[in-house]
Amino acid sequence: MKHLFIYSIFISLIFALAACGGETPEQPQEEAVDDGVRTIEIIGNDDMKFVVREAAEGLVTGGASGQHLLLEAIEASPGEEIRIRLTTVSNLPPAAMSHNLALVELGTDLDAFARASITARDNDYIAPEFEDRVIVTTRMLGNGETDTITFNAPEEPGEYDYVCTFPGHFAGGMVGKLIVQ
Ligand SMILES: [Cu+2]
Repeated sequence: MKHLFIYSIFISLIFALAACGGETPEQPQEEAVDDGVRTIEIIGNDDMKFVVREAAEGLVTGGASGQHLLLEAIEASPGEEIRIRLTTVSNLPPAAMSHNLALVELGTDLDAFARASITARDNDYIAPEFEDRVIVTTRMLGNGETDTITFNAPEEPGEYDYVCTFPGHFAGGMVGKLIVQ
């Protein structure tokens, strides 16, 4: 009888814990601010690609990736104010699949940057020695997380690379270009 009692307490504890865990707090959805700043919604997916829901002017899209379109490049005019909202959509835990979007200066060795960043977990996977090459970056985002960055495109025309620095993702093709012209 005593065992049954302890057993039932145990079971209710399990249920209580499960209820806690299942109750994911609602992500505060940022209000879409209509301040005239061009906003680009980008998704990082489990194929290790930057994708968008639909084609739009100023976006260079490729074929399908999952249910979305591969984003290959963003076109901007010099100094244009741009807002990027990156969201990770994944079936995997953040330790296995997270994404960021780091825009770097012209002439940055992307391979070296990505390689060095693999061991920079404590710095959100941005290698400290490359920080001065990073124009702007989002946070590293796990499934369901979103980060918004608002910045001005560089004044100097050129093709600026952006990359996800989560280990293996540069090699997986998680890159794109900001074409300033
Ligand atoms: Cu990634």
